[in-house]
Amino acid sequence: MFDRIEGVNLDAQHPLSSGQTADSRLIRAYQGTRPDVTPVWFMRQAGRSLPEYRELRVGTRMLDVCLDPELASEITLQPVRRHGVDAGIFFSDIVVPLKLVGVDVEIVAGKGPVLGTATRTAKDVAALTSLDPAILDDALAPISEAVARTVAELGGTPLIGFAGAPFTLAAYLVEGGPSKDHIHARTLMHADPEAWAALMDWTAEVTGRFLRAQVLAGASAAQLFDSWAGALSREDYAAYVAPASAQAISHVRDLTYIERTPDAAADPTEIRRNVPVVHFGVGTGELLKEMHGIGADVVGVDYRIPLDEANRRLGGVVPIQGNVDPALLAAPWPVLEAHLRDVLERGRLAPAHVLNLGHGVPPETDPDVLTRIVGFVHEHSAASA
Ligand code: 1CP
Repeated sequence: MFDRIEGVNLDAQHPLSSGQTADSRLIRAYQGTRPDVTPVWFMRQAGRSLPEYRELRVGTRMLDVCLDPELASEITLQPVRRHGVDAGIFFSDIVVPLKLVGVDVEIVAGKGPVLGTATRTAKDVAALTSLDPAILDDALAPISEAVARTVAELGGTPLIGFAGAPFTLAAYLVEGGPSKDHIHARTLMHADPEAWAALMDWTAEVTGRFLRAQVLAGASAAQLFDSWAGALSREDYAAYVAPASAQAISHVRDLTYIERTPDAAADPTEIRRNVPVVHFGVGTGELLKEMHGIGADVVGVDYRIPLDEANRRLGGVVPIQGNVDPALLAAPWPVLEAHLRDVLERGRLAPAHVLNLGHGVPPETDPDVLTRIVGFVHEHSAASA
C-alpha cells in the first residue's frame, strides 16, 4: 500500500519523493543548480562496449532482453557499478513501446530497428493508428518491473528513463528501418499533412506512455531522444514536429513531488518540483531553442557545436548536457583530456552542466577510458569549483 501525498502524483516511495535521489548531483544540475562536482553519464553506457554485457547477450534477441525485467535491470546496473557514473540510463530501446502496441518490429544486430512494413500512405497510417495506445497501460508491466528492480539497487544514484521523440520514431516507421536522410518521412509531412499529423499524434501517445511508465515506476528524470531531428529545417521542425514532441512529454509534465531535503525538519517550507526532462538530438544546433521550447528543462547538445555557443543560443538560462566527441574516446589520453578540459570550461558558462557524449558510446570503445573520464571529470570539476 502506497501512502500518497495530497495532490502529488508520484508515490511517497518514489526516489524523488523519498529524498533518495532528489539531492543528487544529477537532479540538482538538471534543476539548474550547479553541484559541487560536475555529474557525468554516457549515452549508450549500457551495451556493447562492456564485456559483461556481451556475455549476458549471447544467444538472446535484443527485444526479448528489453522485456525481461531481470536482464534489463542487470544490464542497466552494469555501467553504474563499473564506471561510477552519476546516473543509470534504463536499458531498453525507443521501439519497445511500438512492439508492445502490436507493431511488427525487430531489432536486427548491427543494423537497428527494422519494420515488417513501411508506413508510407494515408491508408498505412490509418492501419497503424488503429492500434490502441491504451493497451500499453497493461503491456508495459515488464518495463515498470525492470525499472522498480533497478531503482531498488541504485540507492542514491538516479535512474534516467527515456523515450524516442515522435519524429525519430516516425522516421523508422515511414522508412521501414534505419535511413540516412529520412526522405520518405519528410516527403509525407508535406505531401499529406493530415496523415502526418495523425501519425505524429499516435506516436506521441505511444512513446509518452512508455516514458510515463518509467517515471511512475521510479525513474528520477526523463530524456526524450529526437536523434534524427537534425534532418529538418527549423520551419518544418516547428510546424510538423514540435507539437507532437510537446504532446509526448506532456505525459510526464504533470508528475511532481514534494522535496524532502535532509534539513527539511529545520526548514518546513515545502517545495513542489517536477520531474526533470532532457531533450536531445543529433545535428540539432540550429534547433536548440525550439527543442527547449517544447517544455524541456535541459537540452542535450551533440558534438558539432561547442557548449558556449549552445549556451548562447539558449539565452544562457538552460542547463545543458554534453558534448564530448565520441571519436575522441579512441584518441591518446592527453588528446582526450585536453578535449574534456575544453568541454568543462565551455560548460561552465551555462547555469549547470552534465557531462555526456555528443552521441552514443561507440561499441568498440575501451571501457577503461569511460571509467577514467568519470574520475577525471569528478576530480577536475571539484578542484576548479
Ligand atoms: O545505455 C543506454 O543508453 C540505454 C540503451 C539504449 C538507448 C537509450 C538503447 C539500447 N537504445 C537507445 C535509444 C535509441 N535506439 C535511439 C536514441 C539514441 C541514439 O540516437 O543513439 C535510437 C535512434 C535507437 C534506434 C536503434 N536501436 C539503433 C540505431 C539505428 C540507426 O538508425 O542508426 C540501434 C543500433 C538500436 C539497437 C540497440 N538499442 C540499444 C542497443 C544496446 C542496441 C544494439 C543492440 C545489439 O545489436 O546488441
